Amino acid sequence: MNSPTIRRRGLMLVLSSPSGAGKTSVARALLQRDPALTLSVSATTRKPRPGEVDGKDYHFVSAETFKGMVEKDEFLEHAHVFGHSYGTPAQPVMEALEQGRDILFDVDWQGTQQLRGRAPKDLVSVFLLPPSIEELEKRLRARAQDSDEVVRGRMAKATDEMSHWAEYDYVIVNRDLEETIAGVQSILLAERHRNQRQEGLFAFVSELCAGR
Ligand SMILES: Nc1nc2c(ncn2[C@@H]2O[C@H](COP(=O)(O)OP(=O)(O)O)[C@@H](O)[C@H]2O)c(=O)[nH]1
Ligand SMILES: [Mg+2]
Repeated sequence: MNSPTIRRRGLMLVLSSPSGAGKTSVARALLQRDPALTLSVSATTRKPRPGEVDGKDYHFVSAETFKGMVEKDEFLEHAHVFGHSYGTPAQPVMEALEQGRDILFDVDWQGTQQLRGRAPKDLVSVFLLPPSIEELEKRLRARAQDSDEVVRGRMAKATDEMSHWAEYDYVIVNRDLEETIAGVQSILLAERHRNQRQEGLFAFVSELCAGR
């Protein structure tokens, strides 16, 4: 006789950090190393940077298209960041959760608050901090894809974003990329084993006990 199956609902792993704290590198590594994890591809009205691919990094859309998506209630959450609109399309996320797949979100604190409001039980949130403000500025400049003015604006915004650290389940100071990745992977592994996230445990244990 087959034992009852244990199914797991997918979880929503949110990564937030100020711009330049290494979030994109961490996210990329997690996705590469964990085939059970998929990225929620956001829609944005900002222009693609060199190397960014439409449909992979973002869905790059016009302001009108974005507005239409808001009106049709197609977003799980959406927010205004650095003068542009960003939003998480709801449908792929809902499908993945039901299929027991985990989703990674690269969203800001506003998005995290909205996702927490929509699905508090499914959400696991991680905040990445830079080791120092000098390091943050260095990383932003090294990227050199944005103008000086944009970099200055983002430095100012970094303090604002960082003030939300306490709203997150986990906080990691990104001193070493590999250690940070390992930290997030451990969080993911532990959260997958959460009692409440596994369906069918009752039946499974009943059968274990009945088979004594
Ligand atoms: N609320 C929300 N924030 C998003 C979304 N997509 C991206 N962001 C955030 O918008 C900010 C700017 O992202 P981006 O333009 O890619 O520049 P980055 O700061 O270099 O990553 C980052 O903090 C992202 O986490 C989204 O769908 N919703
Ligand atoms: Mg990013």
